[in-house]
Amino acid sequence: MKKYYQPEIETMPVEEIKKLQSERLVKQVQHVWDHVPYYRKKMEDAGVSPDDIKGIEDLHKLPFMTKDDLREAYPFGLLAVPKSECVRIHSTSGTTGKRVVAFYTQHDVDLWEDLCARALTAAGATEEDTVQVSYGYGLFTGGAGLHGGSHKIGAMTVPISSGNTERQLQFMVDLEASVLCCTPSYAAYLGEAIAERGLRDQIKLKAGIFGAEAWTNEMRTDIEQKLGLKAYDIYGLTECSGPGVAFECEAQDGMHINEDHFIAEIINPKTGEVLQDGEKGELVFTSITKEAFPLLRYRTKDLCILNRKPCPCGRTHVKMCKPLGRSDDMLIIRGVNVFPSQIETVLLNEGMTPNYQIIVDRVNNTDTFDINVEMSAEMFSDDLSKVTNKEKELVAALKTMLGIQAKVHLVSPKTIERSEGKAVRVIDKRKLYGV
Ligand code: DLL
Repeated sequence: MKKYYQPEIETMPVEEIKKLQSERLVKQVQHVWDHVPYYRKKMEDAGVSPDDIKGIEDLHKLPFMTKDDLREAYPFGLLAVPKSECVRIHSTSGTTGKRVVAFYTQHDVDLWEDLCARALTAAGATEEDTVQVSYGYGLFTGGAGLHGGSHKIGAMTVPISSGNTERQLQFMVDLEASVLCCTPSYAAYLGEAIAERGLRDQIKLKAGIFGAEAWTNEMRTDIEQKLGLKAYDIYGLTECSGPGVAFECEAQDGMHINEDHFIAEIINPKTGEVLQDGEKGELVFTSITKEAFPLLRYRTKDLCILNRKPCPCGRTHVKMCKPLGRSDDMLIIRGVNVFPSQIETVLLNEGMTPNYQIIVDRVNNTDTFDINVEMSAEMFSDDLSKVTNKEKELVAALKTMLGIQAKVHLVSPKTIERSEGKAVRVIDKRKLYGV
C-alpha cells in the first residue's frame, strides 16, 4: 500500500516548492491558453501572454477569475480537455444563479483523492482504520473526496453519506468506526445524539475530519468532548477539486495547503493588491496540476491569513488559518461588520450549545438583530429570572465582542433545526427586499 505521508513532497524546502510551482505554473498557463478560448481572451484583454509568465514571480500579471466567470462560461466554456477525457463532474450547492460545474479527468480524480489521503494520514488514519464517511455523496464533493482518500490509504470505508442518525450511530458502534468525516455541525449533532442515548462508552472514534463550513476552536472543543476524538479541520472548494486543498496536522493550528498542486495568494479584496504572509485578505488559488478544469487566480471570497512559520509536524507547506468568514457572508448590521464566527465564539465561551440561529431584518429603516440560542437540558428551567439573567449576560458579552446590541432569545432544547450537511446559521431577511 502506497503511504500517503509523502515527506519528499510535504517537507520539501520552501525554495524547492517554489521552483516546482514555477515549472507547473508555466505549463498550466500554456495549457489554458492553448485549449480554453475564454482564458485566452481574458488574458489578451489583460495584455498578458504565456511568454510573460516565467515563474510564480509573474503570477500577479494574470487576471483574476471569479464565480461570475464560471457562471458565464457554464457549462463547458472553461473545459481544457475534450469532453471525452472527463470522467466526472461535481457541482456547488450555490443557492442563486446557475450552478457551478467542475470537471475531472481520471488524473484529476486521482490527484484529488491523494490530497484527501494526505489529510486522513495527517489525522493518524491508516489501513487499520474504519472510516465513516458521513459527508453527503452526490454532486457535493465531501462524500466522494473523503471516500476516495480513505480507499487510497487502504482503510475500511463506510460510505454512509449524511442523514439517518440512528443508522449512523448503529454503524459507528457495530463497525467500531475509528475516523469520522462530516461537517462540524453534523458532528456536533451526532455528539448530542450519542450523549442522549448513553452510547459514549461504545464509541471508538479517535479522529474526525471536519470541514466544508466555518467552525470555531470553541466548537472544536465541544465536538472533541462529546465524541471523544481529536478533531481536524479540512478545507476545500468544488472549483479546486473539493476537500483536501488544505488540511490540519497534529498541531491543530492552521491547515497546510497542498502547495505542489495549488498556489495560494492573499489579496486585498477591494484593490486586488497582493498582500504579504501574515496579512489578512481574500484567499486566491491557482491550480497547477488539474487537467480538465484548471483555474488561474480564482478568488474564493474566503478571508484568511497565510503563515510560513515552521510547523512542529515538519511539513513545510504554507498554512492557512481557519477562514475568518467570507467576504460575501459578512453581515453589515447597523453599519457594523459582523461575522457569524464571532457570535459562535461568544456563545460557546458563555457555556451555550452550538445550536443557534442569527436573524437579521429591517424594520422602519433600522436593522434588527436577533439571535436564537438553544438552552441545554440542564439550563432549561421554569425559573424565568434565571433565563432572563442569562440572556442579559449574553447580550453584554456580544456587545463587547461586536460593538452592537443584539436581542438574545434563549429557546427550549431541540427547537432549532439540526443540520446534516452545511448548517444554515444566518437568516438575513433584508435580502428579500433587496436591501
Ligand atoms: O465545501 C468542499 C469540502 C467538502 C471541504 C468537505 C471540506 C470538507 P463547496 O461546497 O464548493 O466545497 O464550498 C466551498 O466552503 O469557499 C468555504 O467558504 C467553505 N469551507 C470549506 N471548507 C471550510 C473549512 C466544499 N474547513 C466553501 N472552514 C469554501 C471554513 C470552509 N469554511
